[in-house]
Amino acid sequence: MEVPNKFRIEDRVAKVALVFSYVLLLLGGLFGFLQVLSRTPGMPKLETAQLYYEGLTLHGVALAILWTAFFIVALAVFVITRELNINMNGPLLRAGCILAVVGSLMGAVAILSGQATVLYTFYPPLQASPLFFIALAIILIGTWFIGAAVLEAIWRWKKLNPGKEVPLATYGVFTTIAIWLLATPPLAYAVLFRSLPMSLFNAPVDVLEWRLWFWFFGHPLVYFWLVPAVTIWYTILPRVLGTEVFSKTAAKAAFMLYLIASVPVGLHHQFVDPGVHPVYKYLHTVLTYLVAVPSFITAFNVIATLEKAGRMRGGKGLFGWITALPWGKDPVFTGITFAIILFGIAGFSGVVNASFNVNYNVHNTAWVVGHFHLTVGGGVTLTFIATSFLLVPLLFGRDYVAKKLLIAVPTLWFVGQLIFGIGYHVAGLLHAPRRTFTAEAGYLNDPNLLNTLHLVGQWTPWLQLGAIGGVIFALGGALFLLLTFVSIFKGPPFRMDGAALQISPTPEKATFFDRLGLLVGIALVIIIIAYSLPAIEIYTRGLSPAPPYWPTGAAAG
Ligand code: HEM
Ligand SMILES: [Cu+2]
Repeated sequence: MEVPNKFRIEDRVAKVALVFSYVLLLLGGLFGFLQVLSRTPGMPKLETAQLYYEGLTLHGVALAILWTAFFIVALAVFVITRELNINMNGPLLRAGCILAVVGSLMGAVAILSGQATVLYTFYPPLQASPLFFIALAIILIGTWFIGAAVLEAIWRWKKLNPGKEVPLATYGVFTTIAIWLLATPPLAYAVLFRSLPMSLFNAPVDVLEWRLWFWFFGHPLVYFWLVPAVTIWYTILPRVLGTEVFSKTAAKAAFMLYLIASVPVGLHHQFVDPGVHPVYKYLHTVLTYLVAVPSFITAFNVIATLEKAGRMRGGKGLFGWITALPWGKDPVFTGITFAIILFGIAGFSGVVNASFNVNYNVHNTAWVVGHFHLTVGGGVTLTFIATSFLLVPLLFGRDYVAKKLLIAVPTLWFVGQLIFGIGYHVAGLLHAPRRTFTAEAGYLNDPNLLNTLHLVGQWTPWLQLGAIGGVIFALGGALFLLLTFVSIFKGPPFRMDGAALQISPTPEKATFFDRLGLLVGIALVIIIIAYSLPAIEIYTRGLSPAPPYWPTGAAAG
């Protein structure tokens, strides 16, 4: 007899969030494809300058902020319901999801109608339509509702299970949501009290104050993407290999460090901003290196887990365990492991970015584009893609079609990312700028600037290599979306019952790590120390608001 699904409402929210995340991946990816060709000498120009910057805004907003966030919502709801086996607050969850979807659609309209060509960082004094900022505020409120539903469910579960440790995947979800809730209030302040008045009443904005609060949010945003990916590396990856994570304690220690050290580092995005004392920038540099520690812990833990799985499969000797793993056979394993390798490579350029003085050499160059495509586009997005191969059948009750083709998705993505990464990192070292429609940038095409032309000539092959890589991983993305949409509507039936699933290692007794309130308190103290100093500096000096400026060529300009 069919068991009724007790998570009907939660599953519906997760399904809406998941499908919406794939639509955003499609839209953002399409512009990625157009822009990587358009900005490369010798390749077809598929965009005009106006469309380039509109598309780039949509690319950043749709992929960096929204695709990741909607996938994470689906994952969080799935983990909480299946691992804790409890219902979530339906009205809160549903309201949050509706707000986030409506806000995203409003934002897309604002961008596509040329009313918000401000890139995903919307730095003032760049002016945009109020629709864009209202959309951002609505999305934020929606995510807070969803965050509240997740925390309430965990809190209720803890009350029902005194003395029991929080299971590992739920612990990762908690860390993710806590980081989001710690990071977003200053962003809400910047949007509601600075950007919105700027767009409604042309009110001037102090650029430095705004950027301080934007980057307060902007750095933890990357941990908001990464922690769910790491959660998958610690739980789902070992499961598909028939084992468990090498050290659960080290995994929890890593989550704890992510929680306490991922927010107070935002000044590392402002190394070149005048008006912030170098000592405060240095403090944030030190904290940035601290937040690299949990990533190192994760690297050791994941590799040890893979070694354990390889030896279980009969792998012998120093390297035999590597070849014993199901490379190229299991698309979930292959995708997640490729994602981890891409993320590991990106760690090297990340250390360069984080160095106070070396950063000056790569700031705002294509190097940065190479770096974050390997992290969020590689490590995170490929992990989410590979996890979809499991999540889509479980949630939609339909299996993947053409299963033999699935392995091509992580392979194309991995190879394309590596090539794109090499091309853009090297082009960046040669000072190819990011965020620039190179074909029409006056300073790059002025025949009197011989020196510049000389440099431009050197970038060309590397940008072309980047374009080849970009097209290859865009193809992987297109294949993934095609197979996923066909499977959701036409895939063969896949049975899912509404019962609990074992995602994490069996929970034991609670430990220090389960004192969640205390850990959030420690995080708050470090944040206050790291941010009060630059904030006092900026406010005591007094603000110097700048009048808004419509980007050239914008429809309302
Ligand atoms: C589908 C294949 C993709 C291609 C071909 C592609 C290509 C590009 C290129 C060439 C740029 C640099 C544009 C410039 O600075 O002028 C860019 C920017 C960016 N991409 Fe992608 N990308 C892809 C997928 C992704 C994914 C999956 C993500 C994240 C999940 C992502 C996130 C970003 C972000 C955040 C920016 C920066 C936008 C900005 O500077 O405002 N991209 N992309
Ligand atoms: Cu950062």
